[in-house]
Amino acid sequence: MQRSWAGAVSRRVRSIGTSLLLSGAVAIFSFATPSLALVIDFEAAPNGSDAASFDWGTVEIGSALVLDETTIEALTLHTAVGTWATSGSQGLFNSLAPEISFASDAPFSAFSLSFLSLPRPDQGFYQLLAQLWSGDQLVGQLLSDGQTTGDSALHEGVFSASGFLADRLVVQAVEQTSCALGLCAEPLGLRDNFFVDDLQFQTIPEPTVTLLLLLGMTGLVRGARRPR
Ligand SMILES: [Ca+2]
Repeated sequence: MQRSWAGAVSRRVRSIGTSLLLSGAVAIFSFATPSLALVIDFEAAPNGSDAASFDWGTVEIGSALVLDETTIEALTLHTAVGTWATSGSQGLFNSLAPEISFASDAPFSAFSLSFLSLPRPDQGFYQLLAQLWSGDQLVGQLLSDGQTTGDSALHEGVFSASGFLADRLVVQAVEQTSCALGLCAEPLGLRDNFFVDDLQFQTIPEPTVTLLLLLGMTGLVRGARRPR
């Protein structure tokens, strides 16, 4: 499953156009995080646990390590305390798999997340790609510039977007390449190179649930109006 997924991601990443990437660049620099319905800040799970083993409400997280900043410092040898997490002291590190996936029971129309990536061995920082999927259809993606730094002195930013309908978000480190159809990126398949915190999703109620609610309300209104 993971392998075929990676293949699909790779193929689709190659086919992305410049416009999507440019809109991604705009989103990265909009640091005003919208206030969305479902917020996951990773403070409730034990340090060192696998995010896949916890109930995060309507969102299911693929394998990734919940870590606090003190542990992150010991693991990565980068100063982290007070600068990595954007809420509390814990976030999610991609130690258990190269990419982190967030699958939602209900479709979502907006999301945001804080990210941080580590320096590459050669130069600069790992660029991160956030992809939005609806089933097997890619409906949007955001690419970080690999340069913007925050108070950690590492690559930091916020991915946020709205105006789509997706049921899965996947974040991974990529290498941006150039190709005939515009900007392209290749997944690097590496672990231990990025950290995310403060995920927010705006979910859409399932149509059937909405319909049932409406029918129920109609019934209540009719019942109330019925003469006794
Ligand atoms: Ca946090």
